[in-house]
Amino acid sequence: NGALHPAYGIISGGGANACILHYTDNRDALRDGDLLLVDAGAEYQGYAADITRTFPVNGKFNEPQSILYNLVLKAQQAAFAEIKPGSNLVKASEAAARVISDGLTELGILTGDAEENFKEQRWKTYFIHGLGHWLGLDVHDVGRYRNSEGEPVSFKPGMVLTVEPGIYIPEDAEVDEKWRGIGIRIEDDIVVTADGFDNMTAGVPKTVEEIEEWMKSQ
Ligand SMILES: [Mn+2]
Repeated sequence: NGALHPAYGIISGGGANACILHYTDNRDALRDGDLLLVDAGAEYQGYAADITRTFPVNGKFNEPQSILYNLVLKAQQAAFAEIKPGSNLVKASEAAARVISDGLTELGILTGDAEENFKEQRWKTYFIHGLGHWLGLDVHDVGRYRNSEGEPVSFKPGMVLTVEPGIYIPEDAEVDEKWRGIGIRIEDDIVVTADGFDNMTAGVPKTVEEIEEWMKSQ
């Protein structure tokens, strides 16, 4: 379709390999019952795309996988609500972190008080990267995130960024066994518009139902 090459080194991690942030060995066997995380994008007419989807190798999410998946999806939706002129990436990040923090507390993956878990940023144990980055000629495009006063840069129409919350439970995490080795990220490419945002990668299946339906059709 006119895209000449990938925009960056593809990350393709099955099972716990999805918990390694920049896993690019991409050579482990995929196992029945695991999720596969694919972070890949093409370069088109000089512009980079950067998309992540996480889907079950055998076509069906198991229960713990779908619970965590839906939590990441909810976090992304909370972040989307903060993508509009005048808002900023810090606000969007906080919205996503709040959902992940509260969700992990409710599931018992984070113990203790929900408010404290959020404030003390205990969710960072499992949400191990920033919410997103500028996107354009490069996959991590140039552009400041804070102005000279140290204030977060406000969104303006035409700005393009990724929104990519994730949850990564390492195999040796001190949590219920059923959560271990699950790594999930959902990443879309977003352009800020006059009254909100446009999701340029909305055509890629994303909900549990859409993904399972798509897997069935392959
Ligand atoms: Mn990205």
